[in-house]
Amino acid sequence: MAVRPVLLYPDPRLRLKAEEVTRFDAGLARLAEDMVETMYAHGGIGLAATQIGARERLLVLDVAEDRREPHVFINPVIVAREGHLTSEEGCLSIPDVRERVERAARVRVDARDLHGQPHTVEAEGLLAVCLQHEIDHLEGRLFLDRLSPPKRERLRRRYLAARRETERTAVRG
Ligand code: K1U
Ligand code: ZN
Repeated sequence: MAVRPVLLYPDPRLRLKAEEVTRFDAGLARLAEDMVETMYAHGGIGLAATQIGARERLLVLDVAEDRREPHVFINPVIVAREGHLTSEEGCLSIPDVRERVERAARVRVDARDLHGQPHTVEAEGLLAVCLQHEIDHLEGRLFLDRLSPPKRERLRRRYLAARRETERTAVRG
């Protein structure tokens, strides 16, 4: 297993749409293992393949309190949505930015497991939010895109200024 680097906004690869998985082989299992390890190493509750520059439609998540219940979703699709929920989100690709985002309160997601077997999950609460956040990544969408334009622009400018400052001080040593 290996921890992979996570792409940071505004890397254009974060805007690519993931491609459907058709081969359920050892390479796919290794990618999923690396993603779980990368998610834990970065302190995340989820991670989409897009965030490590992989094109597979694959996400991993673990919303358990003891962080010992990793789940893999391959070719996930939201087939039903219900209600509304606003909660604070963060993103490993946009460090130190958190904002409240409105999502569906409950979702039903169809997906495949690592053997290609279909399964369906009915989710609510944090699991529902995390699934929607990660499926957005697989569509090349970020949580910033779901904010009002003024709020998005304010957070974007603040984040880019903080990144420039970090790079400037890193260069000076
Ligand atoms: O996809 C990602 O960038 C991971 C992201 C997922 C996510 C966070 C919050 C709401 C929805 C989806 C993170 O895991 S950021 C880290 C984080 O918010 C967190 C970490 C540990 C416990 C609780 C939250
Ligand atoms: Zn994210």
